[in-house]
Amino acid sequence: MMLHLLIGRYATIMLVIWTAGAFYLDDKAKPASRDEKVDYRYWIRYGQERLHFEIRRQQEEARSTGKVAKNVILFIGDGMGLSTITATRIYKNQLAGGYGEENGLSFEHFPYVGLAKTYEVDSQVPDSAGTATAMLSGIKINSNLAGLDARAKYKVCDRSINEKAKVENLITWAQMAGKDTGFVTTTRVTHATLAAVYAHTNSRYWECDSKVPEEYKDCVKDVARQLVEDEPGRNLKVVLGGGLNQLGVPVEQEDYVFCTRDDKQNLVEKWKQGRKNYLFVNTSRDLMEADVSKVEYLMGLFSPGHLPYALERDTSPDGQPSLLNMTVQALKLLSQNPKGYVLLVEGGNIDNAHHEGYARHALHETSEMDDSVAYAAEVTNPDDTLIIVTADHSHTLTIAGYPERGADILGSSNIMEELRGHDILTYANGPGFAGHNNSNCSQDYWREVSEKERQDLRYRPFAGWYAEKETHAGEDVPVYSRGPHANLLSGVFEQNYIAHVICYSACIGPYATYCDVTDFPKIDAAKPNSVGTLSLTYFHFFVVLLSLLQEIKLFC
Ligand SMILES: *C1O[C@H](CO)[C@@H](O)[C@H](O)[C@H]1NC(C)=O
Ligand SMILES: *[C@@H]1O[C@H](CO)[C@@H](O)[C@H](O)[C@H]1NC(C)=O
Ligand SMILES: *[C@@H]1O[C@H](CO)[C@@H](O)[C@H](O)[C@H]1NC(C)=O
Ligand SMILES: *[C@@H]1O[C@H](CO)[C@@H](O)[C@H](O)[C@H]1NC(C)=O
Ligand SMILES: [Zn+2]
Repeated sequence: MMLHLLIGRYATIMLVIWTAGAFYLDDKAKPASRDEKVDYRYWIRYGQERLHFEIRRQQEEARSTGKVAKNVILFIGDGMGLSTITATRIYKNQLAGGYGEENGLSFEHFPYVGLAKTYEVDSQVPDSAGTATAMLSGIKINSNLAGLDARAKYKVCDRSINEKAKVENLITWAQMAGKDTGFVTTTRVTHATLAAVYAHTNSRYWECDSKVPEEYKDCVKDVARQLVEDEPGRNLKVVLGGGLNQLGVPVEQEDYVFCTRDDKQNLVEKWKQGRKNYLFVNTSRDLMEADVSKVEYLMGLFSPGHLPYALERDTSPDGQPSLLNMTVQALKLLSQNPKGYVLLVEGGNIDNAHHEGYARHALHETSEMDDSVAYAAEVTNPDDTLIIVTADHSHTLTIAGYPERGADILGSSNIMEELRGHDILTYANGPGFAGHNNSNCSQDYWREVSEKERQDLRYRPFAGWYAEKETHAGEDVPVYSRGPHANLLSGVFEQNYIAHVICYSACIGPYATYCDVTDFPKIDAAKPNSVGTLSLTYFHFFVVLLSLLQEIKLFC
């Protein structure tokens, strides 16, 4: 009895504190000032704000069942694993003069987070083409293929198998629903993630005709040709990135990157044929000065291969646009369609930087993608636009040692004597091994690195095992989301589930009929997904109701 009374009093006091907190505080904790680091009140305030945010989120969820995603924006940070996100959160805030750790990236304020299992049908640690196919087509496939199910084999083209193995994806389904579609990327527009958008190929590396083995030239088109000749590629309203070489546009001899065309076709000219209202651009100025709201088809290729890293970009008007610049113009064009759009934004150079062991570039590329997410979140309405931010897979980056609070994330951790000079960020493998080892093992096996050396844009932190290219990593990747039915992306799930949620939320493809009734979602026992949504929603509603009732009782 006494205990009950005590608990009741305590709960009442807490409720009053919480309510007061809810009225006076934002849902986003402000970054701690340098003094607040040691002030216990900061942590109490943070806890209260977060609690308020979560409770509001649950109430919001109970109200949001009838909404449909007219628009979908899928952000894929290629290789943006959790350690990359944490390190970027710190890096970005340190650039602005803060401690770093308490910072939150734009998408970390989204209401829902889930974890996606990224393995492929034949691989524990996946590649980008197979994982992108999972996210866009809703099925898992074999590693290094795009748009072909697991019956198809890597680097082996068999016409009859490919015919059966071809999988459609949500880009096609969105086009069928009358929506506009497009993508922007910092890589070649023919690179792995994009190949999954529009191509069906037994190898993601068959980007040019010169890469397709002679014996398969009649069996499968190179990825670049599929972009301009086939559906859904040629129906894309926005194609922005790099890859002049792959599309056969003449460039300076020394600019040859990855592959060129043997057939000497200029695929940009081919893309222009039969279109009336199109725009092709190849500089930042031409992209940004165009009134894209009057353009129907937009293609921009700003580099012979991948775009340069953001920190090494030519920022002059004749140079390359940022991912944000491309996102701004893409959304301007696509949002003209009253039926909505599906846009894929890829932070593709995050992955390229990690493979090279360039930690600083990887963090900066992630920070640039965060700018694009912030913009997209600002100009869209969560009532009709589903935004998902995720990665296709992780990398071997680790944040370690015992650096003090606010230590330069790109610096070293000196607290343990045996880890003297230890980079805070290290890789499990990659080219970063070389450059740290002494040829002479008698005394110090590892070379001392100066802080000045660490400031170099292309400084490679230590890697534990030598490899020419650092590899992907196999742990789950986070999925952040907001908008209609974003709550379905909570918990731990297989990566291919993302496509199912997008289609369900937007009423396209296999889930197109779910919007036919006014009291959406329809209950249909044969379709477990719709039952799942409904019970989940009611469950949350009851939890909120129950806790409210309990709180009221405590006042008596
Ligand atoms: C070998 O190690 C010693 C002791 O650290 C160092 O002084 C010397 O420069 C190293 N030699 C080479 C070739 O790295
Ligand atoms: C870029 O486009 C302009 C015309 O808009 C053209 O003159 C120039 O050759 C193009 N450069 C490349 C590399 O495609
Ligand atoms: C392009 O984006 C960068 C930031 O990413 C910004 O500083 C610049 O002003 C943008 N350019 C235009 C023309 O909007
Ligand atoms: C460091 O290791 C790499 C890779 O094993 C090797 O190629 C290189 O020669 C080594 N460097 C030194 C100074 O021993
Ligand atoms: Zn990769």
